[in-house]
Amino acid sequence: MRNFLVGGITLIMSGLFLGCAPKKEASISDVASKVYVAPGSHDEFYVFFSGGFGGHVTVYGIPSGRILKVIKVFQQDPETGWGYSEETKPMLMTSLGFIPWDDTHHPWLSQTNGEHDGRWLFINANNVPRIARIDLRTFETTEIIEIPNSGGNHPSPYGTENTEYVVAGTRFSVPIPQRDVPVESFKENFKGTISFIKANEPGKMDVAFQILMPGFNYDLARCGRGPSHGWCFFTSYNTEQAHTLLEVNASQNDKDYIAAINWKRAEECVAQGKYKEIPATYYHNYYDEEKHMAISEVKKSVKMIDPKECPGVAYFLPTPKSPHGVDVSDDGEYIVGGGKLAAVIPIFSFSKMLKAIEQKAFEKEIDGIPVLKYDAVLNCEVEKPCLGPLHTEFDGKGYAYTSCFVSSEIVKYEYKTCKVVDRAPAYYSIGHLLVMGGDTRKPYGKYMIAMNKITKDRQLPVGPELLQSAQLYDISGDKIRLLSEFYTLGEPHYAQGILASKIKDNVAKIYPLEKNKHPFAVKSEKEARVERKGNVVHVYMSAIRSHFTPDNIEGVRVGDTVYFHVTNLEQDWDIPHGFAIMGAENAEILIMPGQTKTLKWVPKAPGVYPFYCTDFCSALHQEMQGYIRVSPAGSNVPLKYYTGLPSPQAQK
Ligand code: K7E
Ligand code: CUA
Repeated sequence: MRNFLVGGITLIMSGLFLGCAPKKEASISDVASKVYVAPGSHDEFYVFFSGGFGGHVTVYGIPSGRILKVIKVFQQDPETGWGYSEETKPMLMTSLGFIPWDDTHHPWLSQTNGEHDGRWLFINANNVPRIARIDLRTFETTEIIEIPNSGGNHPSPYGTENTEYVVAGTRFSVPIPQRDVPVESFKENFKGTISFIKANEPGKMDVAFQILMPGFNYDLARCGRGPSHGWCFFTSYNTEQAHTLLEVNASQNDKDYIAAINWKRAEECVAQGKYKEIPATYYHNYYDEEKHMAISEVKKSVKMIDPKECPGVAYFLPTPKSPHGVDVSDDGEYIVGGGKLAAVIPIFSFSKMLKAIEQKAFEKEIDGIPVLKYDAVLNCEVEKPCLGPLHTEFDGKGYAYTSCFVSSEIVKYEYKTCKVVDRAPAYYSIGHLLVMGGDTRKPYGKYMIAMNKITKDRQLPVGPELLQSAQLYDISGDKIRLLSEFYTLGEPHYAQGILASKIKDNVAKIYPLEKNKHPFAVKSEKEARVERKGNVVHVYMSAIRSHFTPDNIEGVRVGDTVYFHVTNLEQDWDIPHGFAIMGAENAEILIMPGQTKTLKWVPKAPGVYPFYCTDFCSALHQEMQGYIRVSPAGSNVPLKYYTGLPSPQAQK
């Protein structure tokens, strides 16, 4: 009903401006021209969507809504061999073993002085706690760090305004350290942690310190900017500390908390030795772009700060009711809590918070963390905003936009006065929303995107499951205006948008062959060869339009393990070669120009097996193929290999 009314108003409004032109058509072409990007021209923004339970990140051009790339992160991908190739397997190693899946929720673009710098995108893994770095030169995942002492990493990575840190928090409190205890002993044994991970040097991500928190559920996070730089804010729910039937038992308290963490104070405490180095096993995996290979290192301990020993490191802001999102305004002064069961949207004032801390306006203390008085930190409450407020972004003009899941709409209001000025429906059940640059000091504004959980009747039906939708709105005027709708992969919880001009000129087109330090690389066809080491056969193979060298291999036996190390000798943009072999139980590999990738193959039975290029690379792509002969175990067929003229032995 509400949706219908709002739609009706939009139609009348556009009719007013368009005079006597046929209302519907004029309005459509007007709207369509705003999202039309002519073939061959580029979009103004890159937008990075998380893949949710797909474990990936997708890249779209906005305003067109064209998909540009799927970035493989916490997953195995048969198309490229990510997580299947020998080089990338270490990227998915954790203290719990090889974990080839995760649940990505929040992409976060690196910042300098609170603005996008176009260097990296970070993304969290919600299931086995991890954070990944994606290099925006190659649009590839280059680093993954595991977060110890955590049971699920949801409030993450949401970094600081110079990318000093990305953050993590325990969605599910767990026994810390992990041990075998009854679940009923939750209140006594279960704890939360908030982690700060050094992020400003590629290849050097490290858990700088963790803060021991009460056993609540930590849900979302945002770090301060400008005046509030040095602080990060985390929502918590289940302050009841329930461990069963949370939908009832964790909805008892009228207010839960936003935790305000002073990370500069934490740095002081670390410098003064006010922490405990505690044992913790976790992996740090790094993709070396010159070796074209990932390396895992295992870390063994972490610095844990107990707020009781480091006063001033943490405070709680009472927040109605089971808050989900917490977001900091572009000017760094206002902190918006999205109480999903609350009747209001509370907006806190950072300067009031500092004053309240100074005046010790505390109502109580929990585990050494003072709870500030609600009235002492509140700026204002947005009254009757909508049902189920979740997430908020800012347009740089003094307005905030909050997504509301239950009433399926976006509400726009002045965040200084809490006055609602507009609202727009979302089809249907919006989760996060995104304003271009809406979490920076200088939002670009212009466009907003709703990420909707439920699609129902909006598209052609494709069976019981439908893709989730994104809706693009124009927010350049007073009124929010729906422009278009497109469909997304996995479950994009959140997205980040950046001006394309901040990235596109730095994007790599090839990997320089002369810098390739892969131990099994070949720099020319002359170096291509096959070597046997016991039962292991290494094929040093090259690929260039339109053949492999070698393309005929004999002398492999059942019982051998064969590694195809394929180097793509091309130095030309957008010319990958693929490599697939019959019977491979893992994947194909897609090798970028100048790169080396390795596929493991274990032949099961004697025979002659074809291999071929999977990526249409030239007019003679279908000719890009070869054979490997497999003889019975114990056979004495000699090892030989060639491309073109067979060797003299082979001609016999
Ligand atoms: Cu609201 Cu995981 Cu940020 Cu989903 S989360 S919507
Ligand atoms: Cu190489 Cu097709």
